[in-house]
Amino acid sequence: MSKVALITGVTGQDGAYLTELLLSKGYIVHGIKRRSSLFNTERIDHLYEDPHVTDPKFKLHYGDLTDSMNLTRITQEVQPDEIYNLAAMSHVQVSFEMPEYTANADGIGTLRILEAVRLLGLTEKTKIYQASTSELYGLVQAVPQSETTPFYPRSPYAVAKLYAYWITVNYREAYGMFASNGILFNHESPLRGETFVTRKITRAAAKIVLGLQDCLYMGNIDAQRDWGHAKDYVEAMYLILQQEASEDFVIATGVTTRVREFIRKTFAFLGVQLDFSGNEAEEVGVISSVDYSRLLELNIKTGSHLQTGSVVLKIDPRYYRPTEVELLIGDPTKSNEKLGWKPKHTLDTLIEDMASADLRLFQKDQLLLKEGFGVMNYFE
Ligand code: NDP
Ligand code: GDR
Repeated sequence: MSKVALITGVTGQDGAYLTELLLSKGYIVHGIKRRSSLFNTERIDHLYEDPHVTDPKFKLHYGDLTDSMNLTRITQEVQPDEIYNLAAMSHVQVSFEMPEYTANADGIGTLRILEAVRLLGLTEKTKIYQASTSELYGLVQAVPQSETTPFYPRSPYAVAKLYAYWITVNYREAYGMFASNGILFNHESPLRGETFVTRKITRAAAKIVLGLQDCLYMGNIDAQRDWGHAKDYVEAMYLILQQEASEDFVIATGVTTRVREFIRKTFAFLGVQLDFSGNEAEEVGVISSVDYSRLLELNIKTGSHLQTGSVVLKIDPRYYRPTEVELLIGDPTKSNEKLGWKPKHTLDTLIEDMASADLRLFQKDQLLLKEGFGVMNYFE
């Protein structure tokens, strides 16, 4: 008998990779997607099977973490062996603008899932994975951060996730449920949302080398993050639910890097060396040299606009956060030892994967524009 998984947040970065992983392991996967006025399933369209033609192994349900009845009905219908609660308003800066909604979806949403399982009498059957986050550590208490490091959240997002973390622990202890937190540090991929810092950088760098954008505007480029690849991190989610006992795990690489270094490496991968000059809000990124043979290798034909001395990066304080998380570096010892989990990607292979994908994306756009297929204007 195939195992049955229910994934909330199935249309997101991690939802897409996890669905692919579980289908490859023979699971039947049910995903919860939000109703939207435009298609929002781009990341999982390649996994979709037409229910008119086959008996699909991957099924989608409309739902929302703010709707208890909806979540309870879907859980009853699906009778999942495993629930992966990945849905969330996941953007830290946006959470300062939408604190109440973030608390409802990211905090109480987790409670709704746990209660659905409990009230339906599925506590013996259903294991729950909660998408916890390194943002819980917030203001640095100690480094590297492990399962025992105290939390000090620094945003409405992190405070909502703190509630979700502890309600998961509480349901495990109070009702004997298999409910585990994965405390995942930042993980990225070509599927990463466009407004998170890594994808913003790889998209902009690709556009700048192709001559489709002049300048990249950034916030705090001195923040340090422990970045991994989402493909490696969904493996850890799966492993956490395959354990004998329900426990919480830190998932991280153990290496931290400044945002400015991520920028420098991304441009260098694309054949452009950047120097930084000036201080804080006045700082700029300037092209110091261009490797034309690298541009040729990448099939970039429009290198002439890339002049030494050009400013391609400026600081825009609008991207500063009211309270910032300056330094994250995870200690993955427990997950290495107990789960046998180790990431396959390094920061360099992550950047290569993301920057190559964005380069291909915008080379396609450039070709379409050249052939006269510009953006459609529906209002003309
Ligand atoms: P994404 O932002 O890419 O995906 C979030 C998903 O949640 C999307 O499918 C989104 O739907 C859905 N969603 C948002 N609000 C609701 C709601 N109210 N009801 C139902 N679904 C909703 O995030 P990631 O894939 O990167 O992250 C997955 C989870 O892991 C999140 O909970 C995130 O907070 C957490 N996390 C992420 C880390 C990372 O570095 N990526 C690190 C640690 C934790 P739609 O597509 O319609 O917007
Ligand atoms: P983060 O990711 O807040 O760590 O949350 P993000 O990529 O948004 O920011 C990382 C760091 O980069 C700095 N930064 C900028 N960030 C963005 N988005 N845009 C900018 O222009 C910019 N300039 C500098 C930020 O200030 C920050 O220090 C992510 C999310 O996926 C969460 O859901 C998840 O829980 C954590 O990772 C772990």
